[in-house]
Amino acid sequence: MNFETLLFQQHGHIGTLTVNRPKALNSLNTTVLQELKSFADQIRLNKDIRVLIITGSGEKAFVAGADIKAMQGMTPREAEEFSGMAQSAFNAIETLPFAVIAAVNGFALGGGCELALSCDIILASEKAKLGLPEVTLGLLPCFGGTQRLPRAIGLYKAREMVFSGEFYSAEACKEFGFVNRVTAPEELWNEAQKLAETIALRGPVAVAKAKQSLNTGFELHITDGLKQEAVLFGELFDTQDHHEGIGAFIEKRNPDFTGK
Ligand code: CO8
Repeated sequence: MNFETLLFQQHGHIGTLTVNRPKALNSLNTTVLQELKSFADQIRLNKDIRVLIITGSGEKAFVAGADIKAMQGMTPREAEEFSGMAQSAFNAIETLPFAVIAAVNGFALGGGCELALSCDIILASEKAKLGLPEVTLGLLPCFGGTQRLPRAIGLYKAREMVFSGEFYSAEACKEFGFVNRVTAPEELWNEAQKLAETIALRGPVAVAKAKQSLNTGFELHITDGLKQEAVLFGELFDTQDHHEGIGAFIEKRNPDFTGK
């Protein structure tokens, strides 16, 4: 996969995607957003991938938001389309059929924070600053922030973040409840890798269906969510992996899942 603004590497079952515009603090212009969507559409078909880590290039930023310079002079219609393009890219990331970890190495602001929120698990360096500063520009978060953040941390904390536009420390975001772990900057990569390796050892179809149950079930009434959970659970009994998992437990060995 060749992209102008993204770097992709795969080692075994773990993929790493780096947003690579360090001179503009990895901010999201049309090219990055189109490439993120195209990347998600392609990686979804890669049956070898079990975990994807997303990070930003350089030491300073994960993603410092939408490219503010590119937004200048947009008409209302163009702005709405730009928002739709980003939402579609982030939806594609959110619905990937494997776990996605955001390794937030620096500023994750505006669209950068919203990109992290479309990942399943967020790890952040002690140096990272996260926030939704759109109102400081006279705008509102429009890459999913007003929808995903309250679902993640509740309306009251989300209102504080969105209305204040402040940058928050990684530790404060952990307290808010949407950053899973905070690490020393030099440990972030190891921590993300270790977690990815752990998840990659688990049944890939089970992880994919658990993700579906968690993410789509969250939007449903609990009665429907529970029904869906039972259906997805039943579907796993059609996989070789469930024989392998249960067989390995009974034979007192580690399972060797194939994702079938
Ligand atoms: N867009 C474009 N360029 C950026 C961005 C950005 N979001 N962030 C940083 N850069 C550029 C700077 O302009 C600078 O470039 P140059 O060297 O050519 O002047 C370079 O990156 C380095 O940045 P700074 O010199 O500013 O670095 P500092 O360490 O002084 O500051 C900050 C770092 C605090 C991250 C600062 O750059 C900053 O505040 N950036 C903007 C953060 C922000 O407000 N992000 C939210 C943007 S809005 C959004 O994401 C969603 C709105 C969607 C609306 C879309 C509808 C059309």
